[in-house]
Amino acid sequence: MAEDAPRFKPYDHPAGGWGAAAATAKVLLEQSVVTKGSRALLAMNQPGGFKCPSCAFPDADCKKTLEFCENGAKALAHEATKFRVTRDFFAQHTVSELMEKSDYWLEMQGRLTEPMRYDAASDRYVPISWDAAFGLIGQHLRALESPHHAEFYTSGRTPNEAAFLYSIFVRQFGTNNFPDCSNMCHEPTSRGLPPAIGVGKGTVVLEDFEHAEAIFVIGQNTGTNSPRMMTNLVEARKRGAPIVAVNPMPERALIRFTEPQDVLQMATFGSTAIASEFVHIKIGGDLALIKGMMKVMFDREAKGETILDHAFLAEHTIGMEAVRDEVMSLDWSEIVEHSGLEEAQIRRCAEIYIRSKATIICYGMGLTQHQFGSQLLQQVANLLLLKGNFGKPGAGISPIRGHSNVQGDRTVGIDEKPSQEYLDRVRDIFGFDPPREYGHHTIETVEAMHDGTAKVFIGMGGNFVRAIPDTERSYEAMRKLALTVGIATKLNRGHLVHGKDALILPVVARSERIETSLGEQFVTIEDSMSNVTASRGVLAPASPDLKPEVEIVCRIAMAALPESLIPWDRYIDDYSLIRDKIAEVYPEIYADFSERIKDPKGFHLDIPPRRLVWPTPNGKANFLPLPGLDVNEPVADPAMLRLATVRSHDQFNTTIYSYNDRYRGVYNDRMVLFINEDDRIARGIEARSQVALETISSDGVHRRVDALTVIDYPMPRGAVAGYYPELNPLLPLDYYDRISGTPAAKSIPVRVVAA
Ligand SMILES: Nc1nc2c(c(=O)[nH]1)N[C@H]1C(S)=C(S)[C@@H](COP(=O)(O)OP(=O)(O)OC[C@H]3O[C@@H](n4cnc5c(=O)[nH]c(N)nc54)[C@H](O)[C@@H]3O)O[C@H]1N2
Ligand SMILES: Nc1nc2c(c(=O)[nH]1)N[C@H]1C(S)=C(S)[C@@H](COP(=O)(O)OP(=O)(O)OC[C@H]3O[C@@H](n4cnc5c(=O)[nH]c(N)nc54)[C@H](O)[C@@H]3O)O[C@H]1N2
Ligand SMILES: [Mo]
Repeated sequence: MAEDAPRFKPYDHPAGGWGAAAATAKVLLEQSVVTKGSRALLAMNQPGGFKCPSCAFPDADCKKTLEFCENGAKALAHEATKFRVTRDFFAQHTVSELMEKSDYWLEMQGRLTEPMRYDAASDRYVPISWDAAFGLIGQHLRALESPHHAEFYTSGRTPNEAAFLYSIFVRQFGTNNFPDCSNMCHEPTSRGLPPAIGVGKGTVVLEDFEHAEAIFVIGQNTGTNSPRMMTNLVEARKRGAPIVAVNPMPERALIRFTEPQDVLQMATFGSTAIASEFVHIKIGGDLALIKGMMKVMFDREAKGETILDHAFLAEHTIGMEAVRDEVMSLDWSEIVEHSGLEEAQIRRCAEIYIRSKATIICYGMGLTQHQFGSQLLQQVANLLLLKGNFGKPGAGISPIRGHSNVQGDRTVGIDEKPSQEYLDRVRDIFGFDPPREYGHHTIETVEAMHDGTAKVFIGMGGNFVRAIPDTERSYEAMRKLALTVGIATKLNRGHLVHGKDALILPVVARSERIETSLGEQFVTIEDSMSNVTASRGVLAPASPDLKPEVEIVCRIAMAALPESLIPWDRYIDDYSLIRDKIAEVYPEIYADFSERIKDPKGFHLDIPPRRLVWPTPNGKANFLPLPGLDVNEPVADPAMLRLATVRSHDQFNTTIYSYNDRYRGVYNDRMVLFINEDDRIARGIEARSQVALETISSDGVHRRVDALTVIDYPMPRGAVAGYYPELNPLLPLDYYDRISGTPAAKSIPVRVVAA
């Protein structure tokens, strides 16, 4: 728990600025990395240096001397920390004792230092040699009745080289069971966009921000989760481009921001207003907003004006009429009701969109994490298609990805639903027959653990048990396994909620040097805008007993598949051989990989819609329907509130850096419930009192989280918010988007009850 008393004080300053500078200094001090950390910060996102381990937003260019942000600095400081989790630490604490500690406490213990194996007799992790650890994994995997009884998770920090080999190894082992953090994140982008525009990625590159005439930022907390993007928003505003921010929470940085790297603004306490239009949407109201904007456009067309890009529509698209007819049939009263907005504001948004000759729409978890998230993104694509906002500078769709290499991992094969062409290619190049049936995504993995078919779980990074829904039941599922393996930099709850056998394997981190018998190796990362760059760590590894992820994958493969003809041992030493294989498997995008990666700026993977080429079955961009105005199944309970589980400013996913959330005015507490004052009063709840939340569901499971302090906050009526992962016990495993498998973590139906 937090050590100091909780405190709430609205934050009235611009985001960024001196507050961010102070927070950066504080975290470097706290992790005792002032000199080492500052040196590493100078190498972060620089040519010849390493890529920031935090978010996936691209870095601007090589001209700037500093290319990091407050939250990048936090991520790095926690990675470069001087604190260590050693064998003595594990000797001092049983796993049951560690379970009593908070996620924050676990994180603060520092970097893992050597491989450990769970010992049931003492309920402790005890040291094991690397050889024995790989031997144990091989033994468990070879003993399985079917390869489908193993689950191979990936979290998006894993670099391309390790992810690619992992995808090949697992397929040679015989399964496509690739649950992935992306399944909980931007999977609606990966599954929803291909039928619409032919690619499951963004179509915007960084330079486009310089040419956009309007930028929409929907369901994304930019100042916290991709702060480097603030530079682009500030620049856009300074040149007069309108920015429309759509969010149920008036996120501070989307309102006013001071660039910590703008010397003049810092010196004069200046700031830039970001959102020219702040759209205070209801949770899940985005569909109504989008359709309202379309309705304005179609109405004006019907009156004889030319609003749409008819040449583009005729040449490149199919299906507009059906979408138009459905939109035209909607009443403004329903649109207003579902969005929670005034008609006049929707009309203003439409006007901004109509006037702009090049519009970018960026979005985050506020759009993806709904029951119909994939289809909702298709409506975003519809809106963009109407005005031909593809294939020209300053326009396009821009999912703002999460983990720094989550997009890259997917590109190089981490995919539970691989295409048949891809599998043919793997067969031809590697000489084995990969499994053809689809594997498990995250939810199916948990289901397989519940029903006992899953026996082995290997976690390549991440913190699976804290990231997935239905915490308590997921813990039970995990504990049924025969073996759990956590391949990680830091101790986390995923290592404590373990199988009968369990291993923790510590890895060399992004900021650290990788030395092999052939000398220093580098890895590669693909950012949110499909730019691939090299990443070279500059720090000495946190312990001599760490291994790079590439070596760990190869050694697991050698242990599990002793007969494999793939030269795993050569890949351990020479990463350029891995890149050559990536180039062979993906010639359209990765040809000449080893040559092209020499450019310090990296290179862009081809995104066909940028060339007005649509890799869909009919070769066109398709308007796809989502009738009605609901992005979640309606719930007929007048007491229902929609709960969005969000990140604070001081966390990276399940890693908690502190109990503060400066921009939302919360200090020393994470067990809070942001609520509209009128909703609170209507329920007879005292200000700042404690309440409990219960999930409204029909599956007979009682889900409840207690002791949440209510905070009056400018939320729309009917919407509440609180923090992930603390509120994951409220999220039913079965409550997810059927197309992508992504849990609807932004729209959990809940009711407030007495604590
Ligand atoms: N510092 C830091 N950086 C990160 C991360 C981190 O935890 N910390 N996580 C990384 C990862 S993996 C990811 S995926 C991204 C996540 O980055 P974001 O997508 O910004 O993630 P969230 O904090 O979940 O919040 C999304 C926003 O959606 C809003 N929202 C909630 N419901 C709705 C809705 O119905 N409609 C709309 N329009 N908005 C809604 C919330 O108020 C919030 O502002 O960030 C990445 N970067
Ligand atoms: N309710 C709710 N649930 C959510 C979300 C939400 O918004 N609401 N968001 C979802 C999203 S978007 C995501 S992406 C998932 C995140 O799910 P995960 O990716 O599984 O979780 P993280 O917290 O990012 O993982 C942190 C751990 O990764 C390990 N790690 C860090 N760096 C490295 C590295 O370089 N290599 C290796 N091997 N390990 C490393 C550390 O040990 C650390 O403890 O959670 C999802 N869950
Ligand atoms: Mo994510």
